[in-house]
Amino acid sequence: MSALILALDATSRDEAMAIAESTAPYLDAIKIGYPLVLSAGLSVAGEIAALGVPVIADFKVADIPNTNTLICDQVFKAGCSAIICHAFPGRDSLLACVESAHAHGGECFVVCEMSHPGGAEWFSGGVAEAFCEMVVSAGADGIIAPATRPARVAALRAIIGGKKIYSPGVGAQGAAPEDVKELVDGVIVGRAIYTAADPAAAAKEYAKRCR
Ligand code: OMP
Repeated sequence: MSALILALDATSRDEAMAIAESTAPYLDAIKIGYPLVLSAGLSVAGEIAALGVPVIADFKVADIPNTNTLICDQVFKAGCSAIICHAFPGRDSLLACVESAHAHGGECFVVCEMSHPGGAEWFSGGVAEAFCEMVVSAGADGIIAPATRPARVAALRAIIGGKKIYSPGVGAQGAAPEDVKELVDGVIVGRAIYTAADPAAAAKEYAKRCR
């Protein structure tokens, strides 16, 4: 059983808000990122949060510690509840994200292995495992791991224990909620909901399949 997180990568504020309003009853969180924020502005985070749905900021933050702090502080001030960052810039950069998140009462998720085919080139074979160990030692709240490779999710779960796993790759990238829902805390679905003819009906169906 897992939560359902909508990846709201629509590129117009009005379209995004209409989808957020109609799907909100079936969602546990909405993830926003560059596609929406670069078109609608960061204020859209507060508008979505006002619907009563927690907002996860997917900026895959990957800079020096000071810049990471500046980015994360803006994200949380805008009303987001969580930030997604990368681990590869190193432990100090990751710690900056974790500290900003926790200072604002939020959470920090770390990309440990990506869901697309190229995600297996770098992340598999030891790198993701090392990132997971960094997640544990830095006190981050959870990881992003691929629904497209459930066996990898299980392997990473063994390292992070009870920390959260949010898992993209369901729907347009080919995975099904049933592939990972017993392994993860949240399934991330984007295009299969926000480009559906009836996004609310699609969200309702995915929510049922995640339970
Ligand atoms: P759909 O492929 O449309 O369902 O969207 C998936 C969402 O999850 C997009 O917002 C991606 O940017 C994001 N994502 C991945 O697809 N794969 C990853 O490995 C990591 C992420 C992410 O960090 O959310």
